[in-house]
Amino acid sequence: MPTPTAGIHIVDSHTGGEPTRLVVDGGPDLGSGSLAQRLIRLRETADDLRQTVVNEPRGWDAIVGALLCESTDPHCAAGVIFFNNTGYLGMCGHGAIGVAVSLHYLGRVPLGRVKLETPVGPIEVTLQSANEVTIENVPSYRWRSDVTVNVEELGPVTGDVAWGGNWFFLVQDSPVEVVRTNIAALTDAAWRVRRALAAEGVTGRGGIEIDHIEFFAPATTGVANSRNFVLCPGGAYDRSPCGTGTSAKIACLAADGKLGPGETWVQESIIGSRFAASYHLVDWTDPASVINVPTTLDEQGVPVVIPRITGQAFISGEGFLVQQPEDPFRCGVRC
Ligand code: PYC
Repeated sequence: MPTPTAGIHIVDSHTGGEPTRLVVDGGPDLGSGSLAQRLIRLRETADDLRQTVVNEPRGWDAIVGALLCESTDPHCAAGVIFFNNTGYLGMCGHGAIGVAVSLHYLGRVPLGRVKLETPVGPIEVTLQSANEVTIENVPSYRWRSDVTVNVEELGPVTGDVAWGGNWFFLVQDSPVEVVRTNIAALTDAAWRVRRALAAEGVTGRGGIEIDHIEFFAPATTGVANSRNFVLCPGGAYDRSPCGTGTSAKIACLAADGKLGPGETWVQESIIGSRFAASYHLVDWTDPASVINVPTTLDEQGVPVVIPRITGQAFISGEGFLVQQPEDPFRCGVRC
């Protein structure tokens, strides 16, 4: 029998229904440097790892992978690089909650507060219990408001461009009813919006592509403020309310004066899972807290918020991914 290569140790979890696969061991040696540099090295020299972990036959479109790394920041317990079926994510809110719960399950972090390094900056995670986590995300802000694009078959669609650790286009009034039975139609509409943004040159800061589209509708339960549908970069929809998307949302609410510091916003996902979100304002006098944040926002009076997102994650599996050398699809089915 052929000898399989050493396995990749994984822990699977889901956060409000959205899966995260933590790679604990068996990943490539990415050398030293910042996490952003190591992300580039992973993408350029070891992308097989991403494809093996999240693509079929071991993964599927919705799963987000998280590679556990050593942190260069002495204040951080660990570093993490997030990826999906199409590439790499700066940050991932549901993923960070899943990683925290998985690290606790493995006995690597206690209940309470720890910092994690991501390629877009450090985040703080607080484990309230083995399954409930609050993340303090990277500084988030609205970059453009009321941008209208002409969308094939939908006509003009207006939304805001905001950063919550990834770039989002947020449409307040969803062009399609935000109900579970409409997932195919919502996905199709969101793709059209994404294509229109690209065609009309609407981007995030520095020309970065907007790769997450978020539609909103009134909540269906009395306990949430709003319901969303989020299209992720590789075409899957987020089963959770999306941590970075909820961060972008509260940055927009803050910019519109609709949510004050410390007030709670409950965001419900298309499948009915919930995140509770609030924020405090960034401290411009602390240079360490405004890394990667344009100072022009302060001059323009645009609030830059530090979102706090609370959600629940549960462990759904643990094991080893095996790659047999003879397997033509040992690195997954490439898309
Ligand atoms: O929770 O930030 C998030 C996220 C991004 C993509 C999927 N989930």
